[in-house]
Amino acid sequence: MKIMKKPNILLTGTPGVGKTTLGKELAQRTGLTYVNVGDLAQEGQLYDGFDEEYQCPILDEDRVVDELEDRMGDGGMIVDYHGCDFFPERWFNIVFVLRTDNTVLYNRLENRGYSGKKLQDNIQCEIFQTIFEEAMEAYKEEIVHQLPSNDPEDLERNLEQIVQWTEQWMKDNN
Ligand code: DAT
Repeated sequence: MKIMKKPNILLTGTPGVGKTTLGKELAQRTGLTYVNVGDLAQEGQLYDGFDEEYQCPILDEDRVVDELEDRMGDGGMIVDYHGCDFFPERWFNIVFVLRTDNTVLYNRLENRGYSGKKLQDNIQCEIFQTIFEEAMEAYKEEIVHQLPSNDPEDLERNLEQIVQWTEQWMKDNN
């Protein structure tokens, strides 16, 4: 039996930019499988130590990669994480870095219950475009795309654009 080839998509960016919102709806519209790396780590306790400063467990990146390797090989995965340089480069056909204006992001993170240093650090991460630069270092520049993610219109435009890209990729590769 011939199996349809499907692309792997990485959604990355600072916490709060809208990766989960976009990723879940994208999975609905494309039939691809959404994976939230934070949830995966939580479920499998894929941690290696505890960060006292941020009061959170430290991701065991190697175990996350081992856990996902077989499924990534099959294709058709939408991966959501606020970091991107520890995934094997070969996993992804395209990388989207979601971007949100500081004031909008500030409100979203406050609503999420972030405050103090955690809130400030995340806002700085977005101002310094830390994740975008990480993505540009880790992947071929031509597969890395920034997407504005400030309002529902941005969300809908991003969805339509990625659905279209996915359909074209499937035509070109099957
Ligand atoms: P992330 O997964 O990047 O942490 P999220 O998907 O949980 O982000 O979104 C954070 C909050 O912002 C959540 O309340 C939904 C909202 N949100 C996401 N994308 C949005 C958009 N394009 N317009 C308005 N609100 C959005």
